[in-house]
Amino acid sequence: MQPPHLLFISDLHLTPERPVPANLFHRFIKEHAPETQALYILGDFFEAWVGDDDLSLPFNVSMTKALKSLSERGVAVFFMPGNRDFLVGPAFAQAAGLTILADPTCIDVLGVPTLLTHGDCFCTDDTAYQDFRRLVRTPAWQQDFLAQPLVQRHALAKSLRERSEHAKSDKKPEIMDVNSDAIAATLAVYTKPIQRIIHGHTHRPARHAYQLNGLTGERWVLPDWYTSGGYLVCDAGGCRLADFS
Ligand code: LP5
Ligand code: MN
Repeated sequence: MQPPHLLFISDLHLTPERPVPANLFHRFIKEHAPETQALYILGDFFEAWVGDDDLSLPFNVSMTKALKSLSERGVAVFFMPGNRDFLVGPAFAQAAGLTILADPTCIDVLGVPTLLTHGDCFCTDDTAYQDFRRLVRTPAWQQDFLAQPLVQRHALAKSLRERSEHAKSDKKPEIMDVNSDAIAATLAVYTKPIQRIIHGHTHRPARHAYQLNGLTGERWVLPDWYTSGGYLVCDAGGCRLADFS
């Protein structure tokens, strides 16, 4: 029996075209997650989510069933959308037995005020991405996108992925990392001192320290799942990154 703990994952980028992360996720559900109190998925669970009417795709059925099996065992599952799956909606949440969280969200992790975010909001030096992000998060743009036939939405997502990869190849790596002023601005919104931040997106797993109003906090960056599975586990003694393959 393990002590009370919470698990955090992100950036699995699940797609039928990449079997490794999908197989790792099924193992994670069976071997690593059953005894946790809660699982927090902090974005980019899917490679691309083009609307809840894609729930019947056999791959999506398999992933939502795996998630549902956790809540059926008494694990609370939370899902914060990332820049790949920000179009998840209530039908997905119901099928997967989870609760969707706004980005960012502050929670209490066994007594530690903790800010959860996908992390892309911190990447403010990447101005081309921030412009793109503002555009695709507008209700008008999303309504327009979701009104298109599923096959067309898949094609557009594929084309955006290609354009994004091309754009990234021209960007300096430091542009695509977090900006410390953006982190400070986010933390400043909260009246209570945030002692811990957990996020993904940058695929640069690490623990960093930060200073805010004389307080030292810790920022945990989650790993992607391209070659091995990885998660952050937090209990009353603190957090640690763990991986498996
Ligand atoms: O995803 P990742 O980590 O590889 O790169 C991100 C940023 N890219 C994106 C784009 C997504 O990868 C595209 C896939 C979306 C799937 C969702 C489908 C459903 C909604 C469709 C939405 C249109 O998020 C990348 C960052 C990188 O993180 C690091 O932070 O640099 O940003 C870009 O590369 C964006 C480019 O700089 C500019 C955008 C080029 C495309 C312009 C199209 C504009 C018209 C869109 C309206 C149809
Ligand atoms: Mn991301």
